[in-house]
Amino acid sequence: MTRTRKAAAAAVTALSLALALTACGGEDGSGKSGDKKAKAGAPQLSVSGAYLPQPAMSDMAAGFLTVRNTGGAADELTSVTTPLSDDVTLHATEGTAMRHVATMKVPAGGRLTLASGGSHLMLGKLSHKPKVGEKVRFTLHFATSGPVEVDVPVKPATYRPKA
Ligand SMILES: [Cu+2]
Repeated sequence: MTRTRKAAAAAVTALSLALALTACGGEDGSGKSGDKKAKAGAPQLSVSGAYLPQPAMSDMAAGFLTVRNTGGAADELTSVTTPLSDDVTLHATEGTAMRHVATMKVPAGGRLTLASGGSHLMLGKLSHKPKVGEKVRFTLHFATSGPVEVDVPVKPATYRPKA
């Protein structure tokens, strides 16, 4: 009994070691093949279409934008910081309900779209009430890529971007 268990444990250890070595070998291989290949396997992000509808009150605002990823690997939006609010959360909309999520995926060769009626940034406890024409600095933080800064224009509450 004990001997069988030991043998089984040894087999599992050997298997996981082999898997670990394979994974390491793969990463070493791409690293040695040069910068070009390393970049092809990395996310390449750009942010567009950002806006913030002028809020009715100074306690809460929403933010919308699109993150495009032309790289070969996915990334994740992990947080947003801004002088306008110390309390920015990522919200997904499912049907009519909003749900706070920890991160949002930016697929390789795809995009993360935060749009009115869908997923959005929620800003609480605003430092002031932003007015149309003003720009608000957002810093987007990602799991893999470096932070991206965006100057987000404040738009009228009724503003809708062209499709
Ligand atoms: Cu929300």
